[in-house]
Order: sequence, then C-alpha cells, then structure tokens
Amino acid sequence: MSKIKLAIFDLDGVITSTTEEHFKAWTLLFIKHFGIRLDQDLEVYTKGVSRIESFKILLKHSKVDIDDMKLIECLANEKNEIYKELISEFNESKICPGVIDVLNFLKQKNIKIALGSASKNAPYLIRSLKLEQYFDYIVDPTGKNSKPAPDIFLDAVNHFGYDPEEAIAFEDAEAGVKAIKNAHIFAIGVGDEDLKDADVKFKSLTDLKSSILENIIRGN
Ligand code: B16
Ligand code: MG
Repeated sequence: MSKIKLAIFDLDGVITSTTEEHFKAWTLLFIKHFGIRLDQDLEVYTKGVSRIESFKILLKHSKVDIDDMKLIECLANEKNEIYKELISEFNESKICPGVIDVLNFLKQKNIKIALGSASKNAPYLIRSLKLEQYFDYIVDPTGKNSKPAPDIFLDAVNHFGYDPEEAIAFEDAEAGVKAIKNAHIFAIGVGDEDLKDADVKFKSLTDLKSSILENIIRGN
C-alpha cells in the first residue's frame, strides 16, 4: 500500500528544458530596449521564478530602474511573444530522458499526477510534448506567489484534498525545491544544481530506478 497519492512535477528542467529559450528571449529583449547584453550567469536566478519576478531580478542585476508596473508588464509580455516563437517547434523529442518511464510507473500505481510549474505556457507545452494523457491536474500559477513560496505545490495538494505528506514533488531549481519544502512535501531534486534542501537528488530521472521510486512512494 503506498503512502503517496500524488506526484507533482515542475516543467522546465524536469519534464522538458526551456531554460535556454527563456533566457534567449530575455537577452533579445534587453538588447532591444536597454542595449544591455545579459550575463549568462544570471540565468540561474530566473529558474523556476515567475515571468514578472524574473524580469525584476534581471532589471536589478542590470541596474535598470523601472517603477511603472504597466511598462514592466508590457515588456514582460513582449518577452513572452519572443519566447513563444522560440518554443513553437517543441515536440515529443524535447521530453527529458527518463520522464516517460517515471510517469508510466506512477500511473500503474494509481498515483495522481499534477504539473506544478510557474509557467503560464505550461498547458501549451504539455500539449506540444503530447503528455496531456498523464496529467490529472495542471496548476494555474496566475495570482499565486512565485516559488520559493509554497502556493503552487499547495494548490495541487488541495485540489485533490490530500495532505502534503501524501505527495512528492520533482524540481530542478533551488527556488522550486524551497517551495516544495515550504509546502512540507517530499522533494526530489533533478539535474546539475546543488539543491541542498532536496530530500533526495538525481542527476537525471533515468537514475531514478523503479525500486527507489517504489520505496519513496511507500514512505520508506
Ligand atoms: P512563463 P518552471 C519557469 O518554469 C521557468 O524556469 C522560468 O524561467 C520562467 O520565468 C517561469 O517558468 C515562468 O514562465 O513566462 O512561461 O510564464 O521551472 O516553474 O516550470
Ligand atoms: Mg524548473
């Protein structure tokens, strides 16, 4: 009998990788409007962070002051148009290694699957990747506090009426792992980042063998 009833997945960096496209879109926007070439090292600060929060972080690092919230929103929308163009060709080949095996394993165990992404483009990407059939629920990040706030992960748990202890969540970003732990959910870190707050960590989901996952969902 498994203790875990729900698995929540982050999108960028776990299901697919859109980090490059997000940062390229910001880079093009900053060159066009401010004549500034963003330092690649800034990318990590925007991972898992909402569109507006990412923009504010990049503006601060670039020492550009904009007080007008309408202008911030307008420029963030422009970045999103560039980003949408960059992801317009995404298909199944962009699914990260090991994802399908993990999703199939969870389905077999009758564990609900939710998407807990900060991205408003998540439903579009899940359709492009042809993964809709796996997801029982996709969190709408609109109006929710950005990760590391727990809002996105708690919304998924509350949607099913479960307790946080009955869920696990997968994340690639520091802000995301913090959000999971702030929601009191078991955190599975994925990828190259340090992610010191994660309960367990794998370089890739291909390293998460079904015997390990079985133990995690039994709460061992
Ligand atoms: P959008 P995740 C995050 O995705 C990205 O890592 C982050 O770079 C982006 O700013 C955020 O989504 C919002 O995305 O502009 O598409 O709404 O890791 O939470 O899946
Ligand atoms: Mg992510």
